Amino acid sequence: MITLALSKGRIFDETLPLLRAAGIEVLEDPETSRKLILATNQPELRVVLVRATDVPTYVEYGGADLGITGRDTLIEHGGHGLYQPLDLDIARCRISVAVRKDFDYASAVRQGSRLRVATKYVGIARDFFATKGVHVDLIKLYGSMELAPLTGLADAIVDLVSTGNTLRANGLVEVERIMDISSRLVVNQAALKRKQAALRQVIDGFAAALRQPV
Ligand code: PRT
Ligand code: MG
Repeated sequence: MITLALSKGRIFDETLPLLRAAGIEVLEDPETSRKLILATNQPELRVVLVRATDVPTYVEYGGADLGITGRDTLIEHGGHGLYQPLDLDIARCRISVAVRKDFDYASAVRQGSRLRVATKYVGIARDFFATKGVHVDLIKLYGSMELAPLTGLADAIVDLVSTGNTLRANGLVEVERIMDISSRLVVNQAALKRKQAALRQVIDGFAAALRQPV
């Protein structure tokens, strides 16, 4: 049995067409079923639904043989024990620094002010500001980063942006683009040795699906 870890929502939705192109159909809809383990049309392949941030952990410890996870989540996790064969180019966005429209970020940086930065991505934020030589106090949040500058909790946030609508709706502006993000296939390295033929088939199926015109 091969177990693929996916998170509900955009990653699941954007993975389905790739699975389909590889001849794999998931037999249940996670939005209507309460099941956490979903069968596919391939008797030896099942999908488990986990929280997006838990996908690398499931794959690292062998709770799943492979999974699909955002580069953001993967960098924060560290990627230990994970083979990363493919960038699937789905769930694309960027990770950026944003501030309130009335906050002068450029002069705060120029003057060497200490910035309070709220984020779920403390590793990415720490590296980014260290490289820039900006002193920051990082405040770890688990959600609704956009609220932090509006309530005085922080001067800036480091968060994912795709259309920019969420920032705009909250009077925030993007002031730095840290990196582009997409989702990757990650594979447990020990499983890759033990179940080589079966896992190679799934990996090759994804690779072939990526080469097909959409
Ligand atoms: O939601 P939950 O807390 O369970 O977990 P999660 O937020 O980690 O999962 P999910 O499914 O929301 O995101 C999974 C992955 O999708 C992320 O790790 C990214 O790699 C990728 N992705 C792509 C995004 C976005 N685009 C995105 N726009 N993840 C989140 N967003 C959020 C962003 O955080 C912000 O709040 O959407 C908002 C901004 O969107 P725009 O379009 O208004 O700019
Ligand atoms: Mg989310």
